[in-house]
Amino acid sequence: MPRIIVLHGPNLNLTGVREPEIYGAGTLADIDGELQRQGEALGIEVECFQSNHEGDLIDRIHEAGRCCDAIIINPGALTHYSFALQDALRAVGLPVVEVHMSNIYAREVWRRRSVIAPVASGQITGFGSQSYSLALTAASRLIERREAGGRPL
Ligand code: DHK
Repeated sequence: MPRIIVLHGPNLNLTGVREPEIYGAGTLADIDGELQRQGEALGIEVECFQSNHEGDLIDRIHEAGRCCDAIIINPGALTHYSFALQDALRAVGLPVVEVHMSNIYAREVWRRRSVIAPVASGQITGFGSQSYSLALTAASRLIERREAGGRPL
């Protein structure tokens, strides 16, 4: 069965509590639960992991390189400056879907730059918690595409 890891970066453990007008009222557990259900329906094993620490996220990316078929990542604010995350994602070479609940292009100027985007297959931004389910659909298509030898989505 294909396996996808969903990585949530700093402060995403506070989803549902912090700035609900931006990130929504649902909790991270709600989001992870929905991804598990969607994964079961798609026949994909979904593992979710949140950390406030860059190094822990990098360790999980390295592990994913040994056991997973794709990575979905919302790096939180690390999106905008973590070249270490960029290098880790590039190093493992798996398909990557970058996710943001808010529209990072419609907020502060510093949020408009993603250093993760160059190593991602694509980015989903601005659809609230639904960004994650769209990302899971995209990641499952990327895995199918890889298995079929790289045909377009
Ligand atoms: C989440 C964060 O924590 C921010 O630092 C990013 C992202 C945006 C989101 O929209 O999910 O800038």
